[in-house]
Amino acid sequence: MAYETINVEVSDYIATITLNRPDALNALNRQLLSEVGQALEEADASDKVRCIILTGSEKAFAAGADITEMADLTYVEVASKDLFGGIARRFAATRKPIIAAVSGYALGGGCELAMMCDFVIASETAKFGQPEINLGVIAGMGGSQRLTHAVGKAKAMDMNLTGRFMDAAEAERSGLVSRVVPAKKLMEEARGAADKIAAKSALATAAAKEAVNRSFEVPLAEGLLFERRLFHALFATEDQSEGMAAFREKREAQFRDR
Ligand code: CO8
Repeated sequence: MAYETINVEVSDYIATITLNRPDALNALNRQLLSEVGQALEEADASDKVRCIILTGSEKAFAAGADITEMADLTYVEVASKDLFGGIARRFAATRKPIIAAVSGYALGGGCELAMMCDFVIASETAKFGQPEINLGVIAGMGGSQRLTHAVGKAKAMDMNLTGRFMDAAEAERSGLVSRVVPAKKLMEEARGAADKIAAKSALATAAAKEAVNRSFEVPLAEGLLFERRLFHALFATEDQSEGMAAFREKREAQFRDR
């Protein structure tokens, strides 16, 4: 499908979705979010894709929701319309792992979009923030919830109340991002991680993703039970036999998603 606000490239089982509104620092307007949702659905359905990378430009992953598009909306319009097309639901519905590769600004909805991904790899230039408070509003797509889960109350409160940005080193220390690399190495690092994921059994990566995500929704005992049941279920797969046989035979496993 032809997109106007994103680029999508598929190679070696990795779909790379690049936000592309350079004049507005990749600000998230309705069209862009709808296109990202569509691209996720296509990647999830494609046999040629085993892992997805979401990225922006060197200067900005995304500087937030498009303020020009939001500025004149009324309460009724914001409350009655699904303003950004249920983008969080479209991320949640994606079974394949999604890596956010963040360089430059990831602010407001941009930070929230990165947090909808399964994990975040950041360049040393990355800056995360929830500056909605400066606009007289608050975060609306997870900045008060997912950020608090990721970095804890103290830092989430600080960022949501003062609007200050977190640099990449602080984001890594706080658990918001999994790795930080020099800007020039960002895509190489993200592709390396995606390559590793793509080489696993897709049944196992989907189960691992589901199990970790479950930990945010249910109490520990329920989460542990869910994990155990998925673990048991994977013993019904050929990939479990292959993975363990390959270990014993000291060779690379050849997973077939069966
Ligand atoms: N929306 C629209 N346009 C933007 C945005 C944005 N969020 N951010 C930057 N731009 C535009 C600028 O207006 C400018 O355009 P122009 O050249 O036409 O004037 C261009 O991008 C370049 O930006 P700057 O000149 O400002 O670049 P600087 O390097 O000087 O500054 C900053 C970079 C610090 C990132 C600055 O642009 C900035 O502060 N941007 C706004 C950040 C922000 O407040 N983000 C939060 C937005 S609100 C939000 O995300 C709420 C989400 C929840 C929605 C819930 C729905 C249910």
